[in-house]
Amino acid sequence: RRLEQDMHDALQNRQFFLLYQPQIELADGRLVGAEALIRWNHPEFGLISPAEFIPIAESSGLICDIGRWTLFEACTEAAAWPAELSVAVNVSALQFERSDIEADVREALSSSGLPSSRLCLELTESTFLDQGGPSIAKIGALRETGVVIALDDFGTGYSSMSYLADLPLDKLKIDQSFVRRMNGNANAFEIVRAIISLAHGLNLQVVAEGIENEPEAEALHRLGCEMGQGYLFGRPDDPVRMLSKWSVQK
Ligand code: G
Ligand code: G
Ligand code: MN
Ligand code: NA
Repeated sequence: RRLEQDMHDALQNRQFFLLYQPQIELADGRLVGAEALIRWNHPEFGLISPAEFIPIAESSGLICDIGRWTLFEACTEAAAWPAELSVAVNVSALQFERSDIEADVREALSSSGLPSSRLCLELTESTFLDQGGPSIAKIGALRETGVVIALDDFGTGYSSMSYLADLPLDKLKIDQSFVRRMNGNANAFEIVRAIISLAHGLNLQVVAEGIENEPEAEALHRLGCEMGQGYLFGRPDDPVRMLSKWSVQK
């Protein structure tokens, strides 16, 4: 209740900011982009995690304004990066459903000057629950703008193979819960192998999340996973510091 009220002012008072987590090509260890992750610097409570306030923003409907701000902010930031780097932005289910996401994306791209191919939208599986046809058309229209579409948190919650066949996607992100267990648990390893194989069969690139050590990165690379993200490569960080760590200048 309190957070919901405060959130109304948070956008205007510039209390939200974005951190960026590096995304790495596993074959050569190159930086290929970063995922934008929102944070709320609350005047009284300090830093609040999106895990805490995004659900509140969704139930209050404020997620559309917050999501729009995130989109513009991330595009503006990434437009100043070297041309080989892309940026990934999370789009919540409600934002996808309620807002004119295609118009917002077009506007964010044109106002920032970021080429569409350098923007990736991360949609979670739950986005497609209870909405067979319309969302497929909506993703298709989005994809025509030239942006990259990734299915986030794959394998958690409500994985359904039935819609996977129909969605116009480019990438699949393996949820970190599988990566965490893959080297100690034969079943988890097989699940990761199967997800990568499934993705490639559908012509999707694979991004593994939550990579924390070299053996995980190595195992994923051997299984054909193209890209990785996780504490091994870097925590979500200020964009300038993130780029300088990778010896990349704006
Ligand atoms: O960064 P962190 O691990 O704390 O993120 C926690 C959760 O919040 C993750 O599920 C992540 O996808 C989500 N999240 C982070 N930033 C955004 C954002 O800008 N928009 C939406 N919708 N979700 C986000
Ligand atoms: O759901 P989504 O993948 O968008 O959210 C990513 C979340 O996972 C962020 O909150 C981020 O801080 C967290 N995260 C990223 N890399 C790692 C990692 O290597 N280990 C753990 N435990 N969490 C991670
Ligand atoms: Mn994500
Ligand atoms: Na995820």
